[in-house]
Amino acid sequence: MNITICVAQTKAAPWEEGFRALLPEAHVSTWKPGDPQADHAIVWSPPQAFLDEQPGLKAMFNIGAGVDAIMKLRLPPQTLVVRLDDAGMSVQMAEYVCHAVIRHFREFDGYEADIAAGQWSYRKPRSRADWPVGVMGMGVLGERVARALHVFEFPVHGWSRTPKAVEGVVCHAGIDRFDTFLSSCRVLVNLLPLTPDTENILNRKSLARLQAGGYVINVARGAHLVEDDLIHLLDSGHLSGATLDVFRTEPLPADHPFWQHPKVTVTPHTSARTLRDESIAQIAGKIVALSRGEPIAGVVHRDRGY
Ligand code: NDP
Ligand code: OXD
Repeated sequence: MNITICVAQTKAAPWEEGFRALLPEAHVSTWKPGDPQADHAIVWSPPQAFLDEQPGLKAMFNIGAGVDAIMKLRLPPQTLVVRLDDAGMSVQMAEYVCHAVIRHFREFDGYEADIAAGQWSYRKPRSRADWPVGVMGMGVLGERVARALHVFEFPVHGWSRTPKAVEGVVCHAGIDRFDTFLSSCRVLVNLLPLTPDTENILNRKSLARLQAGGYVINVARGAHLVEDDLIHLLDSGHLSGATLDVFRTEPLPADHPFWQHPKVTVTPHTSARTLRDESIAQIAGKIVALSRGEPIAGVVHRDRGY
């Protein structure tokens, strides 16, 4: 069995070593133009040239959850596209989002400024009932985040394409429920995949539906958010702030207004990192399952784009 590795922005050598250790019978190498046809590929943001040269792949394993960079390419028709299925990301995402929600709700930035000024002062306690949180995307990551927020007793709403039932979460499904979902929330967390249906979904119209003083946490993809619309709603006072982990251009350009905006917290696409060992173990298990003709989880539906 031949496994080829084509991973942008990541060192390939540790992935090669990891797959060799778990699949000793496989021939594992890092792709270079002109290489022979492989059976399986391990990819992150591969170039079109890679796919054009590898039309016979049985499966292509993405080393992340989001497959938007792959779905933009011309893909061999029979190749399975497989996304990472949690692999240690959901707990990181729950930590990140709960931290951002609690930091804003408890006004920790304000306390930090007071302490820096040598001031011992109190703010009036806020009621969780006034801070309902909405999670867009109730998949592997979104559901974990919604459950974690429920543990902190925030009212939690979830929005997905198909109906869900999650204890402690008011679940809304489909475009018909989108406005109701938005107007039920003061904090909005985006965990949707980037598809033609979800691009630019965070815009002036949708964000204006959040309750006054709303707060936005975007941890999915930069292209979900119309950045100027967010800045307009922050500056007009309808929104009280945003925590942004993903951007239309990454790294965020040095002159981008988000860097200096007093209501925006920026992190460098780090809310849930790919954990190499967990990911290699998951993918190797799926390669073995496929070789036995068994079904695997995490296969992307090409018609839906995720
Ligand atoms: P999943 O595919 O498991 O979940 C996607 C969810 O979005 C599902 O609940 C799906 O609904 C819902 N959804 C999709 N399209 C629509 C739509 N048009 N309307 C309403 N709901 C929709 O993905 P994950 O939870 O694993 O990951 C989500 C995204 O998080 C990734 O695609 C990636 O972009 C991002 N991500 C970001 C990271 C970071 O570090 N910032 C790290 C990892 C992922 P249904 O359940 O009905 O299908
Ligand atoms: C992912 C990511 O999609 O890290 O996994 O953004």
